[in-house]
Amino acid sequence: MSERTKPSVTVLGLGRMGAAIAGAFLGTGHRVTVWNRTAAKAEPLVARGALGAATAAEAVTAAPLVIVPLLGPGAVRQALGPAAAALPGKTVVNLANSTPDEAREIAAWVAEHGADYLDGAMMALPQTVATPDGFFLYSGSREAFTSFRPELEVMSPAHYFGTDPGAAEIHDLAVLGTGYAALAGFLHSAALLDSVGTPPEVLAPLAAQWLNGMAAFLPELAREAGSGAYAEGVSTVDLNRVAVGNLVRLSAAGGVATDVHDPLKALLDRRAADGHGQDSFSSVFELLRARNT
Ligand code: FVH
Repeated sequence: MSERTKPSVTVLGLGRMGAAIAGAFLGTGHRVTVWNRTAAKAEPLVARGALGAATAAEAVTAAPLVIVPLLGPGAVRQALGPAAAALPGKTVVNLANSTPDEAREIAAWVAEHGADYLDGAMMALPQTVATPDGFFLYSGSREAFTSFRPELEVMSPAHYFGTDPGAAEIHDLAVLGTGYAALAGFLHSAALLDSVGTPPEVLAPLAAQWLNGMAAFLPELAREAGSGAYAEGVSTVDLNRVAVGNLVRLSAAGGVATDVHDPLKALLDRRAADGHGQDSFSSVFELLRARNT
């Protein structure tokens, strides 16, 4: 069986993520062309062997696979617009964070210009690109995902969510939302400990260990929310109302802002007032899901 020839790759956008991605492709021996609005950011990559393009159009022309880790949909339109004539026959992988509708609009525009489109969401930090700690989500052209999967896997393990170009973005926002709530909770807790003179560095390892335990609890939470079976949960609404109420009261008494946990306290209070105090904590899901609004 003949060995697959590595396709050339273009990376449009050399911010923190783009630079890491271009570096990963250089590491795997791909021929890499790079372009960035601020040209100086290409220099370290060119020094490592990347080809620097003077314009986005020149960069798109250089490779069949065009990876776009730009800031957002506005930046993607501004970068790809002047390169439209070079798009026919290319595969565009748009990794910019956006809403599902913004992704669908860009997908339609790219298709109108004769290119295949894959939307992507980067569940990675710049330092976890091309490591097992990161993963990317994709949706859009199945053919693009299949043909270029080896290149996608260079950036991080790749997961495909079907042909709707917006699907990767809603899954991205859902995963990000989980993390943002945890990070906001951490910052609140750091402020609480700060009020008694304890530095955040003391909290970090304790919180990390607790979050690991919480992560292991997610499948159970998912099972309960997915089935609506809240009677057997080990952690009830009433039990958590006490803990969250204590956290909010202690914070307020110490002059620490309670903005992070006030909404959760309100949800638990509502659930209890509705007669569901003995249901599992996961039953808060019933107040959040769209069909109840
Ligand atoms: N960094 C992170 O922690 C997160 C990790 C998870 C994924 N996000 C998303 O990744 C996208 C890129 O984020 P980034 O961290 O690489 O962002 P920057 O380092 O700020 O680089 C931004 C690049 O976008 C270019 N750019 C901005 N506006 C325009 C425009 N109007 N036209 C053309 N290019 C534009 C910018 O160019 P320059 O400022 O260097 O000239 C950078 O190349 C993003 O969706 C995150 O949500 C990151």
